[in-house]
Amino acid sequence: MVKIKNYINGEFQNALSGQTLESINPATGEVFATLPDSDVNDLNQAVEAAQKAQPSWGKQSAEFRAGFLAKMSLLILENLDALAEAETTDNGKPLWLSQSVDIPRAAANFKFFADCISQFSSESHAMPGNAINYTLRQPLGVVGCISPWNLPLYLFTWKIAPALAAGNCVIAKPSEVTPYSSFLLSEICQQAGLPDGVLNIIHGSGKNIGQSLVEHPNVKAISFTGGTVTGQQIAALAAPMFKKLSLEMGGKNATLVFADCDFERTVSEVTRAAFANQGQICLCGSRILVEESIYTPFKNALLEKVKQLNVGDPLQQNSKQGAIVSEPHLNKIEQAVLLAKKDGGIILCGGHKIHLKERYQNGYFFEPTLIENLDENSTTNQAEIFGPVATLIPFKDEQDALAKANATDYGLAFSIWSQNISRCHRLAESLEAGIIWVNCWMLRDLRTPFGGVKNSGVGREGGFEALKFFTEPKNVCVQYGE
Ligand code: TXE
Repeated sequence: MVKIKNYINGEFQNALSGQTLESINPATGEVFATLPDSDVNDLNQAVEAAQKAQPSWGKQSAEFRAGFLAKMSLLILENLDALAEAETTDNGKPLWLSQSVDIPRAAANFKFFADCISQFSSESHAMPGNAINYTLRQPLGVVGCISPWNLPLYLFTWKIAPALAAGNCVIAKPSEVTPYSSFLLSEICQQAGLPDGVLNIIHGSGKNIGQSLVEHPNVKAISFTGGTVTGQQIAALAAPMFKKLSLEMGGKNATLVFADCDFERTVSEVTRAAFANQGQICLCGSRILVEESIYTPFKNALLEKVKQLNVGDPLQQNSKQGAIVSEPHLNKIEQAVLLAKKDGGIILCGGHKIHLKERYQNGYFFEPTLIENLDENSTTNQAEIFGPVATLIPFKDEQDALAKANATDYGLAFSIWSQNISRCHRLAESLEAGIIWVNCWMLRDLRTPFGGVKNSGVGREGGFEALKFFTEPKNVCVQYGE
Protein backbone atom coordinates (compact mmCIF):
# COMPACT_ATOMS: atom_id res chain seq x y z
CA MET A 1 0.00 0.00 0.00
CA VAL A 2 1.38 3.40 -1.00
CA LYS A 3 1.22 5.94 1.82
CA ILE A 4 0.85 9.39 0.31
CA LYS A 5 1.81 12.31 2.53
CA ASN A 6 1.45 16.04 2.53
CA TYR A 7 4.52 18.06 1.60
CA ILE A 8 4.64 21.10 3.86
CA ASN A 9 7.65 23.31 4.50
CA GLY A 10 9.92 20.81 2.76
CA GLU A 11 8.77 17.89 4.93
CA PHE A 12 6.48 14.92 4.48
CA GLN A 13 3.69 14.60 6.99
CA ASN A 14 0.33 12.96 7.60
CA ALA A 15 -2.80 15.02 8.18
CA LEU A 16 -2.62 16.46 11.70
CA SER A 17 -5.99 14.83 12.41
CA GLY A 18 -4.57 11.45 11.34
CA GLN A 19 -7.51 11.04 8.95
CA THR A 20 -6.95 9.42 5.56
CA LEU A 21 -8.76 8.83 2.29
CA GLU A 22 -8.23 5.93 -0.12
CA SER A 23 -7.09 6.01 -3.71
CA ILE A 24 -8.35 3.30 -6.05
CA ASN A 25 -6.76 1.82 -9.14
CA PRO A 26 -9.68 2.17 -11.57
CA ALA A 27 -8.48 -0.68 -13.75
CA THR A 28 -8.80 -3.18 -10.89
CA GLY A 29 -11.18 -1.47 -8.47
CA GLU A 30 -8.63 -2.07 -5.69
CA VAL A 31 -7.39 0.43 -3.13
CA PHE A 32 -3.68 0.92 -3.71
CA ALA A 33 -2.90 4.02 -1.65
CA THR A 34 -3.99 6.13 1.27
CA LEU A 35 -3.71 9.89 1.35
CA PRO A 36 -4.09 12.53 4.05
CA ASP A 37 -7.61 13.88 4.50
CA SER A 38 -6.21 17.31 5.34
CA ASP A 39 -8.13 20.14 6.94
CA VAL A 40 -7.67 23.78 7.78
CA ASN A 41 -5.02 23.02 10.46
CA ASP A 42 -2.73 21.43 7.86
CA LEU A 43 -3.47 24.32 5.56
CA ASN A 44 -2.55 26.88 8.22
CA GLN A 45 0.87 25.25 8.57
CA ALA A 46 1.37 25.31 4.82
CA VAL A 47 0.30 28.94 4.47
CA GLU A 48 2.60 29.93 7.31
CA ALA A 49 5.53 28.15 5.65
CA ALA A 50 4.72 29.73 2.30
CA GLN A 51 4.43 33.20 3.81
CA LYS A 52 7.80 32.76 5.46
CA ALA A 53 9.46 31.57 2.25
CA GLN A 54 7.85 34.02 -0.17
CA PRO A 55 9.75 37.29 0.46
CA SER A 56 13.11 35.77 -0.32
CA TRP A 57 11.82 33.57 -3.19
CA GLY A 58 10.03 36.56 -4.71
CA LYS A 59 13.07 38.83 -4.45
CA GLN A 60 15.47 36.37 -6.05
CA SER A 61 16.31 36.91 -9.70
CA ALA A 62 14.17 35.25 -12.32
CA GLU A 63 17.24 33.21 -13.33
CA PHE A 64 17.55 31.85 -9.81
CA ARG A 65 13.96 30.64 -9.75
CA ALA A 66 14.16 29.38 -13.33
CA GLY A 67 17.15 27.23 -12.33
CA PHE A 68 14.97 25.24 -9.92
CA LEU A 69 12.19 24.89 -12.46
CA ALA A 70 14.62 23.60 -15.08
CA LYS A 71 16.00 21.11 -12.54
CA MET A 72 12.49 19.89 -11.73
CA SER A 73 11.83 19.43 -15.44
CA LEU A 74 14.95 17.29 -15.83
CA LEU A 75 14.11 15.22 -12.77
CA ILE A 76 10.61 14.56 -14.11
CA LEU A 77 12.15 13.25 -17.33
CA GLU A 78 14.66 11.13 -15.38
CA ASN A 79 11.74 9.60 -13.46
CA LEU A 80 9.42 9.37 -16.47
CA ASP A 81 8.73 5.64 -16.20
CA ALA A 82 7.90 5.68 -12.50
CA LEU A 83 5.72 8.76 -12.88
CA ALA A 84 3.91 7.32 -15.90
CA GLU A 85 3.19 4.11 -14.04
CA ALA A 86 1.91 6.06 -11.05
CA GLU A 87 -0.37 8.12 -13.31
CA THR A 88 -1.79 5.05 -15.01
CA THR A 89 -2.30 3.19 -11.72
CA ASP A 90 -4.17 6.15 -10.28
CA ASN A 91 -6.13 7.33 -13.30
CA GLY A 92 -6.63 4.26 -15.50
CA LYS A 93 -5.31 5.88 -18.67
CA PRO A 94 -3.15 3.74 -20.98
CA LEU A 95 0.49 3.62 -19.91
CA TRP A 96 1.63 4.61 -23.42
CA LEU A 97 -0.42 7.79 -23.07
CA SER A 98 1.09 8.64 -19.67
CA GLN A 99 4.54 7.99 -21.13
CA SER A 100 4.05 9.93 -24.34
CA VAL A 101 1.81 12.81 -23.26
CA ASP A 102 1.12 13.36 -19.56
CA ILE A 103 4.58 13.10 -18.06
CA PRO A 104 6.57 14.70 -20.92
CA ARG A 105 4.13 17.59 -20.82
CA ALA A 106 4.58 17.98 -17.04
CA ALA A 107 8.34 18.27 -17.66
CA ALA A 108 7.70 20.69 -20.54
CA ASN A 109 5.55 22.90 -18.28
CA PHE A 110 8.48 23.47 -15.91
CA LYS A 111 10.99 23.94 -18.71
CA PHE A 112 8.68 26.27 -20.61
CA PHE A 113 8.06 28.61 -17.66
CA ALA A 114 11.75 28.51 -16.68
CA ASP A 115 12.41 29.98 -20.15
CA CYS A 116 9.28 32.14 -20.31
CA ILE A 117 10.06 34.13 -17.17
CA SER A 118 13.32 35.31 -18.72
CA GLN A 119 11.30 36.90 -21.56
CA PHE A 120 8.65 38.48 -19.33
CA SER A 121 8.86 42.25 -19.44
CA SER A 122 6.64 45.07 -18.36
CA GLU A 123 5.35 48.12 -20.16
CA SER A 124 6.50 51.72 -20.03
CA HIS A 125 4.47 54.69 -21.26
CA ALA A 126 6.13 58.01 -21.88
CA MET A 127 3.65 60.87 -21.67
CA PRO A 128 3.52 64.61 -22.35
CA GLY A 129 4.66 66.77 -19.47
CA ASN A 130 8.08 65.17 -19.07
CA ALA A 131 6.70 62.14 -17.36
CA ILE A 132 7.07 58.42 -17.78
CA ASN A 133 5.07 55.52 -16.43
CA TYR A 134 6.47 52.10 -15.91
CA THR A 135 4.68 49.03 -14.69
CA LEU A 136 6.07 46.74 -12.05
CA ARG A 137 4.73 43.19 -12.11
CA GLN A 138 5.19 41.84 -8.63
CA PRO A 139 4.33 38.41 -7.24
CA LEU A 140 1.00 38.11 -5.46
CA GLY A 141 2.45 36.34 -2.42
CA VAL A 142 0.92 32.98 -1.50
CA VAL A 143 -1.37 31.48 -4.14
CA GLY A 144 -3.52 28.34 -4.38
CA CYS A 145 -3.60 25.89 -7.28
CA ILE A 146 -6.43 23.32 -7.45
CA SER A 147 -6.34 20.68 -10.16
CA PRO A 148 -8.51 17.82 -11.44
CA TRP A 149 -8.09 14.09 -12.03
CA ASN A 150 -8.17 13.80 -15.81
CA LEU A 151 -4.62 14.96 -16.60
CA PRO A 152 -3.24 14.86 -13.07
CA LEU A 153 0.43 15.88 -13.24
CA TYR A 154 0.03 17.67 -16.57
CA LEU A 155 -2.52 20.18 -15.22
CA PHE A 156 -1.03 20.37 -11.73
CA THR A 157 2.34 21.53 -13.09
CA TRP A 158 0.67 23.79 -15.68
CA LYS A 159 -0.46 25.95 -12.74
CA ILE A 160 2.43 25.52 -10.33
CA ALA A 161 5.21 26.35 -12.80
CA PRO A 162 4.07 29.88 -13.77
CA ALA A 163 3.10 30.66 -10.17
CA LEU A 164 6.59 29.78 -8.95
CA ALA A 165 8.36 31.40 -11.90
CA ALA A 166 6.60 34.68 -11.16
CA GLY A 167 7.89 34.62 -7.57
CA ASN A 168 4.91 33.33 -5.63
CA CYS A 169 4.89 30.57 -3.07
CA VAL A 170 2.27 27.95 -3.70
CA ILE A 171 -0.22 25.77 -1.86
CA ALA A 172 -1.21 23.14 -4.41
CA LYS A 173 -4.08 20.71 -4.05
CA PRO A 174 -4.30 17.83 -6.52
CA SER A 175 -7.54 15.93 -7.01
CA GLU A 176 -8.18 13.44 -4.21
CA VAL A 177 -9.11 10.96 -6.96
CA THR A 178 -5.57 10.99 -8.43
CA PRO A 179 -3.02 12.13 -5.81
CA TYR A 180 -0.13 9.77 -6.58
CA SER A 181 1.91 11.62 -9.21
CA SER A 182 1.75 14.89 -7.26
CA PHE A 183 3.11 13.03 -4.23
CA LEU A 184 6.02 11.87 -6.38
CA LEU A 185 6.47 15.47 -7.46
CA SER A 186 7.00 16.44 -3.83
CA GLU A 187 9.92 13.99 -3.74
CA ILE A 188 11.26 15.69 -6.86
CA CYS A 189 11.02 19.08 -5.09
CA GLN A 190 13.28 17.70 -2.37
CA GLN A 191 15.74 16.25 -4.89
CA ALA A 192 15.83 19.57 -6.74
CA GLY A 193 16.62 21.35 -3.47
CA LEU A 194 13.65 23.67 -3.80
CA PRO A 195 13.75 25.94 -0.72
CA ASP A 196 11.38 24.88 2.08
CA GLY A 197 7.90 26.36 1.95
CA VAL A 198 8.13 27.51 -1.68
CA LEU A 199 5.83 24.74 -2.89
CA ASN A 200 3.50 22.94 -0.48
CA ILE A 201 1.36 20.06 -1.70
CA ILE A 202 -1.70 19.26 0.38
CA HIS A 203 -3.99 16.30 -0.17
CA GLY A 204 -7.63 15.85 0.69
CA SER A 205 -11.18 16.38 -0.42
CA GLY A 206 -12.48 19.36 -2.35
CA LYS A 207 -15.21 20.08 0.16
CA ASN A 208 -12.74 20.17 3.04
CA ILE A 209 -9.22 21.26 2.16
CA GLY A 210 -10.15 22.64 -1.28
CA GLN A 211 -12.76 24.96 0.16
CA SER A 212 -10.49 25.98 3.07
CA LEU A 213 -7.81 26.94 0.56
CA VAL A 214 -10.25 29.17 -1.32
CA GLU A 215 -11.44 30.73 1.96
CA HIS A 216 -8.00 31.34 3.48
CA PRO A 217 -7.48 35.09 3.84
CA ASN A 218 -3.74 34.90 3.20
CA VAL A 219 -4.08 33.02 -0.09
CA LYS A 220 -4.24 35.80 -2.64
CA ALA A 221 -5.33 33.99 -5.78
CA ILE A 222 -6.84 30.69 -6.84
CA SER A 223 -6.09 28.97 -10.10
CA PHE A 224 -8.64 26.19 -10.59
CA THR A 225 -9.34 23.53 -13.19
CA GLY A 226 -12.32 21.24 -12.75
CA GLY A 227 -16.07 21.04 -13.08
CA THR A 228 -18.23 24.09 -13.82
CA VAL A 229 -20.36 23.62 -10.69
CA THR A 230 -17.22 23.58 -8.53
CA GLY A 231 -16.00 26.68 -10.35
CA GLN A 232 -19.26 28.44 -9.49
CA GLN A 233 -18.84 27.52 -5.82
CA ILE A 234 -15.27 28.79 -5.80
CA ALA A 235 -16.26 32.04 -7.51
CA ALA A 236 -19.06 32.62 -4.97
CA LEU A 237 -16.69 32.00 -2.04
CA ALA A 238 -13.86 34.10 -3.40
CA ALA A 239 -15.86 37.09 -4.69
CA PRO A 240 -16.47 38.82 -1.32
CA MET A 241 -12.74 38.51 -0.59
CA PHE A 242 -11.86 40.05 -3.99
CA LYS A 243 -9.49 37.21 -4.75
CA LYS A 244 -7.92 36.90 -8.14
CA LEU A 245 -9.43 33.87 -9.89
CA SER A 246 -8.54 31.82 -12.93
CA LEU A 247 -11.24 29.23 -13.65
CA GLU A 248 -10.75 26.55 -16.24
CA MET A 249 -13.91 24.49 -16.43
CA GLY A 250 -15.94 22.13 -18.55
CA GLY A 251 -16.64 21.96 -22.25
CA LYS A 252 -19.13 20.56 -24.73
CA ASN A 253 -16.98 21.13 -27.73
CA ALA A 254 -18.17 21.04 -31.30
CA THR A 255 -16.24 19.39 -34.12
CA LEU A 256 -17.36 20.86 -37.46
CA VAL A 257 -16.82 18.51 -40.38
CA PHE A 258 -17.43 19.91 -43.88
CA ALA A 259 -17.85 17.96 -47.11
CA ASP A 260 -14.59 19.42 -48.44
CA CYS A 261 -12.47 18.09 -45.56
CA ASP A 262 -9.49 15.79 -46.05
CA PHE A 263 -11.74 12.76 -45.43
CA GLU A 264 -9.37 10.04 -44.17
CA ARG A 265 -7.32 12.31 -41.95
CA THR A 266 -10.44 13.97 -40.56
CA VAL A 267 -11.98 10.62 -39.63
CA SER A 268 -8.82 9.68 -37.69
CA GLU A 269 -8.40 13.00 -35.96
CA VAL A 270 -12.07 13.38 -35.08
CA THR A 271 -11.94 9.94 -33.47
CA ARG A 272 -8.91 10.99 -31.44
CA ALA A 273 -10.55 14.30 -30.52
CA ALA A 274 -13.63 12.54 -29.19
CA PHE A 275 -12.07 9.57 -27.42
CA ALA A 276 -8.55 10.47 -26.28
CA ASN A 277 -8.05 9.70 -22.59
CA GLN A 278 -11.46 7.92 -22.64
CA GLY A 279 -13.07 11.24 -23.58
CA GLN A 280 -11.99 12.71 -20.25
CA ILE A 281 -10.36 15.89 -21.51
CA CYS A 282 -12.11 19.23 -21.33
CA LEU A 283 -10.97 19.81 -24.94
CA CYS A 284 -12.54 16.62 -26.35
CA GLY A 285 -14.89 17.15 -29.29
CA SER A 286 -17.98 15.36 -28.02
CA ARG A 287 -20.46 16.91 -30.48
CA ILE A 288 -19.52 15.92 -34.01
CA LEU A 289 -21.37 18.11 -36.53
CA VAL A 290 -21.22 16.73 -40.07
CA GLU A 291 -22.36 18.33 -43.33
CA GLU A 292 -25.43 16.48 -44.61
CA SER A 293 -23.95 15.60 -48.00
CA ILE A 294 -21.25 13.40 -46.39
CA TYR A 295 -23.12 12.46 -43.21
CA THR A 296 -23.63 8.77 -44.03
CA PRO A 297 -20.16 7.96 -45.44
CA PHE A 298 -18.51 9.93 -42.64
CA LYS A 299 -20.61 8.17 -40.02
CA ASN A 300 -19.70 4.76 -41.44
CA ALA A 301 -15.99 5.56 -41.60
CA LEU A 302 -16.04 6.96 -38.07
CA LEU A 303 -17.85 3.88 -36.79
CA GLU A 304 -15.14 1.68 -38.29
CA LYS A 305 -12.43 3.70 -36.52
CA VAL A 306 -14.22 3.81 -33.19
CA LYS A 307 -14.74 0.04 -33.26
CA GLN A 308 -10.96 -0.32 -33.49
CA LEU A 309 -10.49 1.48 -30.16
CA ASN A 310 -9.98 -1.62 -28.09
CA VAL A 311 -10.54 -1.18 -24.39
CA GLY A 312 -8.15 -3.13 -22.22
CA ASP A 313 -5.50 -3.42 -19.53
CA PRO A 314 -3.97 0.07 -19.39
CA LEU A 315 -0.52 -1.45 -19.01
CA GLN A 316 -0.71 -3.17 -22.40
CA GLN A 317 0.74 -1.27 -25.34
CA ASN A 318 -2.14 -2.28 -27.64
CA SER A 319 -4.94 -0.99 -25.39
CA LYS A 320 -6.20 2.11 -27.12
CA GLN A 321 -8.56 2.92 -24.25
CA GLY A 322 -8.02 2.35 -20.54
CA ALA A 323 -10.31 2.59 -17.54
CA ILE A 324 -12.70 5.37 -16.53
CA VAL A 325 -11.31 7.26 -13.55
CA SER A 326 -13.75 6.13 -10.84
CA GLU A 327 -16.87 4.09 -10.19
CA PRO A 328 -19.11 7.14 -9.62
CA HIS A 329 -17.87 8.63 -12.88
CA LEU A 330 -18.44 5.32 -14.71
CA ASN A 331 -22.03 5.26 -13.40
CA LYS A 332 -22.52 8.89 -14.44
CA ILE A 333 -21.47 8.00 -17.99
CA GLU A 334 -23.80 4.99 -18.06
CA GLN A 335 -26.70 7.14 -16.85
CA ALA A 336 -25.97 9.71 -19.55
CA VAL A 337 -26.20 7.00 -22.23
CA LEU A 338 -29.44 5.63 -20.78
CA LEU A 339 -30.89 9.14 -20.90
CA ALA A 340 -29.76 9.55 -24.51
CA LYS A 341 -31.64 6.35 -25.41
CA LYS A 342 -34.72 7.52 -23.54
CA ASP A 343 -34.65 10.78 -25.50
CA GLY A 344 -34.65 8.89 -28.80
CA GLY A 345 -30.91 8.64 -29.39
CA ILE A 346 -29.74 5.79 -31.60
CA ILE A 347 -26.65 4.06 -30.20
CA LEU A 348 -24.46 3.36 -33.22
CA CYS A 349 -21.79 1.55 -31.21
CA GLY A 350 -20.90 0.93 -27.58
CA GLY A 351 -23.20 2.10 -24.83
CA HIS A 352 -22.26 -0.38 -22.10
CA LYS A 353 -19.89 -1.02 -19.23
CA ILE A 354 -17.26 -3.63 -20.00
CA HIS A 355 -16.22 -6.43 -17.67
CA LEU A 356 -12.68 -7.51 -18.46
CA LYS A 357 -11.14 -10.72 -17.19
CA GLU A 358 -9.08 -11.79 -14.19
CA ARG A 359 -7.28 -8.95 -12.41
CA TYR A 360 -9.43 -6.41 -14.24
CA GLN A 361 -12.89 -7.90 -13.69
CA ASN A 362 -13.83 -5.21 -11.17
CA GLY A 363 -12.34 -2.35 -13.18
CA TYR A 364 -14.31 0.61 -14.49
CA PHE A 365 -14.38 0.21 -18.25
CA PHE A 366 -16.86 1.63 -20.76
CA GLU A 367 -17.29 1.03 -24.48
CA PRO A 368 -16.51 3.93 -26.82
CA THR A 369 -19.98 5.11 -27.77
CA LEU A 370 -21.39 6.99 -30.74
CA ILE A 371 -24.95 8.29 -30.70
CA GLU A 372 -27.10 9.95 -33.37
CA ASN A 373 -30.65 11.21 -33.81
CA LEU A 374 -30.65 13.71 -30.96
CA ASP A 375 -31.63 17.34 -31.17
CA GLU A 376 -28.82 19.81 -30.45
CA ASN A 377 -30.82 21.04 -27.46
CA SER A 378 -31.19 17.59 -25.87
CA THR A 379 -29.54 17.01 -22.50
CA THR A 380 -27.04 14.68 -24.15
CA ASN A 381 -25.92 17.49 -26.45
CA GLN A 382 -25.92 20.10 -23.72
CA ALA A 383 -24.47 18.49 -20.58
CA GLU A 384 -20.83 17.57 -20.28
CA ILE A 385 -20.52 13.78 -20.07
CA PHE A 386 -16.72 13.72 -19.86
CA GLY A 387 -16.43 10.13 -21.01
CA PRO A 388 -16.07 8.04 -24.19
CA VAL A 389 -19.40 9.20 -25.59
CA ALA A 390 -19.86 11.39 -28.66
CA THR A 391 -22.88 12.40 -30.69
CA LEU A 392 -23.28 12.90 -34.43
CA ILE A 393 -25.39 15.83 -35.64
CA PRO A 394 -25.99 16.63 -39.33
CA PHE A 395 -25.96 20.23 -40.59
CA LYS A 396 -27.10 21.84 -43.85
CA ASP A 397 -24.61 24.61 -44.48
CA GLU A 398 -22.10 26.92 -42.82
CA GLN A 399 -24.75 29.05 -41.09
CA ASP A 400 -26.50 25.98 -39.72
CA ALA A 401 -23.17 24.57 -38.50
CA LEU A 402 -22.34 27.82 -36.75
CA ALA A 403 -25.74 28.03 -35.05
CA LYS A 404 -25.57 24.41 -33.88
CA ALA A 405 -21.98 24.69 -32.67
CA ASN A 406 -22.76 27.79 -30.62
CA ALA A 407 -25.97 26.32 -29.17
CA THR A 408 -24.35 25.46 -25.84
CA ASP A 409 -23.62 27.14 -22.52
CA TYR A 410 -19.98 26.11 -22.88
CA GLY A 411 -17.28 27.65 -25.06
CA LEU A 412 -13.90 26.04 -24.67
CA ALA A 413 -12.39 24.50 -27.80
CA PHE A 414 -13.99 23.91 -31.21
CA SER A 415 -12.40 22.37 -34.27
CA ILE A 416 -13.14 23.02 -37.96
CA TRP A 417 -12.37 20.46 -40.67
CA SER A 418 -12.47 21.94 -44.17
CA GLN A 419 -10.13 22.75 -47.06
CA ASN A 420 -11.90 26.07 -47.66
CA ILE A 421 -9.56 28.54 -46.03
CA SER A 422 -11.97 31.49 -46.19
CA ARG A 423 -14.68 29.48 -44.52
CA CYS A 424 -12.27 28.43 -41.76
CA HIS A 425 -11.33 32.05 -41.01
CA ARG A 426 -14.97 33.17 -41.10
CA LEU A 427 -16.03 30.48 -38.68
CA ALA A 428 -13.04 30.97 -36.39
CA GLU A 429 -14.16 34.56 -35.98
CA SER A 430 -17.80 33.71 -35.20
CA LEU A 431 -17.54 30.56 -33.09
CA GLU A 432 -18.02 31.26 -29.38
CA ALA A 433 -15.01 29.54 -27.85
CA GLY A 434 -11.62 30.43 -26.41
CA ILE A 435 -9.73 28.02 -28.66
CA ILE A 436 -10.34 27.18 -32.32
CA TRP A 437 -8.41 24.42 -34.05
CA VAL A 438 -8.45 24.30 -37.85
CA ASN A 439 -7.68 20.90 -39.36
CA CYS A 440 -6.03 19.81 -36.13
CA TRP A 441 -6.91 19.05 -32.54
CA MET A 442 -5.00 19.58 -29.31
CA LEU A 443 -2.01 21.00 -31.11
CA ARG A 444 -0.54 23.11 -28.34
CA ASP A 445 1.97 25.91 -28.31
CA LEU A 446 2.47 26.77 -24.64
CA ARG A 447 2.83 30.48 -25.41
CA THR A 448 -0.78 30.82 -26.59
CA PRO A 449 -3.71 31.95 -24.41
CA PHE A 450 -5.56 28.90 -23.13
CA GLY A 451 -9.08 29.00 -21.73
CA GLY A 452 -12.76 29.29 -22.43
CA VAL A 453 -15.72 31.62 -22.63
CA LYS A 454 -19.29 31.25 -21.30
CA ASN A 455 -19.49 28.47 -18.69
CA SER A 456 -16.09 27.11 -19.69
CA GLY A 457 -13.96 29.62 -17.92
CA VAL A 458 -12.76 32.95 -16.72
CA GLY A 459 -9.26 34.14 -17.54
CA ARG A 460 -6.54 32.54 -19.60
CA GLU A 461 -3.60 30.31 -18.83
CA GLY A 462 -0.45 29.82 -20.89
CA GLY A 463 2.61 31.93 -21.63
CA PHE A 464 2.53 35.55 -20.49
CA GLU A 465 -1.19 35.26 -19.69
CA ALA A 466 -0.31 32.96 -16.81
CA LEU A 467 2.57 35.16 -15.67
CA LYS A 468 0.23 38.17 -15.74
CA PHE A 469 -2.32 36.27 -13.68
CA PHE A 470 0.26 35.37 -11.05
CA THR A 471 1.57 38.95 -10.73
CA GLU A 472 0.04 42.25 -9.68
CA PRO A 473 0.73 45.18 -12.00
CA LYS A 474 1.73 48.38 -10.24
CA ASN A 475 2.05 51.57 -12.25
CA VAL A 476 4.78 54.01 -11.27
CA CYS A 477 4.47 57.52 -12.74
CA VAL A 478 7.61 59.68 -12.63
CA GLN A 479 7.73 63.32 -13.63
CA TYR A 480 11.28 64.41 -14.33
CA GLY A 481 10.87 68.06 -15.30
CA GLU A 482 8.39 70.91 -15.63
O1 TXE B 1 -14.39 17.74 -10.47
P1 TXE B 1 -14.27 18.79 -9.32
P2 TXE B 1 -15.00 16.29 -10.38
C1 TXE B 1 -15.88 18.03 -15.10
C2 TXE B 1 -16.44 16.75 -15.63
C3 TXE B 1 -16.67 15.96 -14.40
C4 TXE B 1 -17.12 17.04 -13.46
C5 TXE B 1 -16.92 16.74 -12.02
O2 TXE B 1 -17.67 16.98 -16.25
O3 TXE B 1 -17.63 14.98 -14.56
O4 TXE B 1 -16.32 18.14 -13.79
O5 TXE B 1 -15.63 16.19 -11.80
C6 TXE B 1 -11.53 20.32 -6.03
N1 TXE B 1 -13.65 24.09 -3.27
N2 TXE B 1 -14.43 18.08 -15.10
O6 TXE B 1 -16.12 16.16 -9.39
O7 TXE B 1 -15.07 18.36 -8.14
C7 TXE B 1 -11.37 18.83 -6.14
O8 TXE B 1 -10.92 18.29 -4.93
C8 TXE B 1 -12.40 23.95 -3.72
C9 TXE B 1 -13.85 18.91 -16.08
O9 TXE B 1 -13.92 15.37 -10.17
O10 TXE B 1 -14.53 20.10 -9.93
C10 TXE B 1 -10.37 18.72 -7.27
O11 TXE B 1 -9.06 18.96 -6.79
N3 TXE B 1 -11.99 22.90 -4.43
C11 TXE B 1 -12.44 19.15 -15.84
C12 TXE B 1 -10.80 19.85 -8.21
O12 TXE B 1 -11.53 20.75 -7.38
C13 TXE B 1 -12.87 21.92 -4.71
C14 TXE B 1 -11.64 18.10 -15.22
C15 TXE B 1 -11.69 19.40 -9.38
O13 TXE B 1 -12.75 18.64 -8.89
C16 TXE B 1 -14.20 22.01 -4.25
C17 TXE B 1 -12.35 17.36 -14.22
C18 TXE B 1 -14.59 23.15 -3.51
N4 TXE B 1 -15.83 23.32 -3.08
C19 TXE B 1 -13.70 17.35 -14.22
N5 TXE B 1 -14.85 20.90 -4.69
C20 TXE B 1 -11.68 19.91 -16.87
N6 TXE B 1 -12.17 21.07 -17.23
O14 TXE B 1 -10.62 19.52 -17.31
C21 TXE B 1 -13.96 20.16 -5.38
N7 TXE B 1 -12.76 20.77 -5.39
